[in-house]
Amino acid sequence: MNIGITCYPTYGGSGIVATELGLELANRGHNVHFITYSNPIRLDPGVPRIRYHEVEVANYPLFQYPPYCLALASRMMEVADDYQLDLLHVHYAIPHSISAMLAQQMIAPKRRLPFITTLHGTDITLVGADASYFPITKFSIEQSNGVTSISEDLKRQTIEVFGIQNEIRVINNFINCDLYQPDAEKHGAVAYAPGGEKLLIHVSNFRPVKRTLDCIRIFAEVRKSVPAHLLMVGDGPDRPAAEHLSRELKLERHVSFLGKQSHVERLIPLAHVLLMPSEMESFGLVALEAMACGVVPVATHVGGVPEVITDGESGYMETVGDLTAQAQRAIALLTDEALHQRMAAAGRARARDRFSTERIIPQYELYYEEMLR
Ligand code: GMT
Repeated sequence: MNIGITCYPTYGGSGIVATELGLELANRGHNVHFITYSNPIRLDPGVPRIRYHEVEVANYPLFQYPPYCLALASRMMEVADDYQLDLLHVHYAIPHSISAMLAQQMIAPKRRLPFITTLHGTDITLVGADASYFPITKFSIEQSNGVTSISEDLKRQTIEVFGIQNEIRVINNFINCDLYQPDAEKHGAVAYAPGGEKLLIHVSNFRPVKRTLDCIRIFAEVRKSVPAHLLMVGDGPDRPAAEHLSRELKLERHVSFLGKQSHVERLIPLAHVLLMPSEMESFGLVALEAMACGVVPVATHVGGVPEVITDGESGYMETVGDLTAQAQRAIALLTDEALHQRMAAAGRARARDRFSTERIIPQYELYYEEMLR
C-alpha cells in the first residue's frame, strides 16, 4: 500500500506512535510518506520505503496566523496525486483531520482517497473539549472514513464528550520489543550514578498535565531512604520550574535534565523505576516503553493507564498527587531486589504478549484494507 501519514513531528506521544507505525509499515513492505512541517523526531534518514514531504507555510504581513491547515491540505493532495497514495492516516484530530478532509475533496474528481483519524488523548480530553475547538473536532471525527482510538478509555470519552455515532476502533499503542530491551548489566548507568546509585527516570514533554514537579518531590522522598539519581528526559513549559525546584531542594547534583532525546530506548533500560505521575494519560506510552525495558512504572490511576499496567504485577498506580504513596512504591522497588525482578519480568512479558508490534501492526493493516473496500 502507499500510505500518507501526518502527525505532530516534534512533540508528544502521538508523533512518536505515528513515526514508529510508519517505520513498522515500511518494514512490512508498504511505501510510507510522512507529510509534516518537520522531520519526525524519531525518524532517522535513509530508511527504505520511507519518504518525507515538508509542508512549507508561506507567511505574509496580512496573516497574523499563517494558515498551516491549508498548506498541509495542499501538500497532502499533491503527495497523494504524485505518489498514488491509497489513503491518508492522520494522528491527532486537530487540525490534521480537517486538512485530510480538504485534500480528499480536492482530489475527489480524480479518485477516492479515504482518510483515517487516530485519536491520541489531548486532542479529545483537552484541546477538542475546549469550546473554541469543540465543533470542528466533532465534525472532523464524523467526516473521517475511519476513526481509531489508542485505548478503550479514550473511545469511551470521545463518545461521551462528543456524542459521536461513527464506529471507533480501538487499536492500542504498540512497542517494538527487539528495540526496547532490558539491560541487566545497566553498564551505561555509571555515567549518571558513579557510586552505584539506583536510577529513576521520567520522560515527557514537561507539560502541566505530566505533573513534572511531582517527580522531583517524589524523588526527594526516595532519596531519604535510598541513594538514587533521577534522569529527567524531555523538554517543555514546566522544565524551568522543575530545575528550580530541584535546586531549591538541594537535589541538583542528583537530578540530570537531559532534554529531548531521540533514542530513549538507550536511556530507559539504564533505570530501575519510571515515574509517571500524570494528571491524565489516555494510554501512557512511556509506561509501555519502560515495561518492555524491564523498568517498573510507578504511575497514576488515570485514563487508559489501567489498560497498560496491571497494578501490583507489572507496575503500580496511585492517586494523582499522592506523592507519599508513589514514593513508597518506588522505595519498595529500589530496596527489594526480588520484588523488582518479579515485576520487571511481568512488565516485559505483558509488553510482549499484549502490545508487541507483531500483534498490533496487522490490526492497522486490516483496518486500512477495510477502508479501501
Ligand atoms: O502526552 C502528551 O502530552 C502528548 C500526547 C500526544 O497526543 O502527543 O500524548 C497522548 O498520546 C500518547 C500516544 O498515543 C499517549 O500515550 C498519551 O497518554 C496521550 N497523552 C495524554 O492523554 C495526556
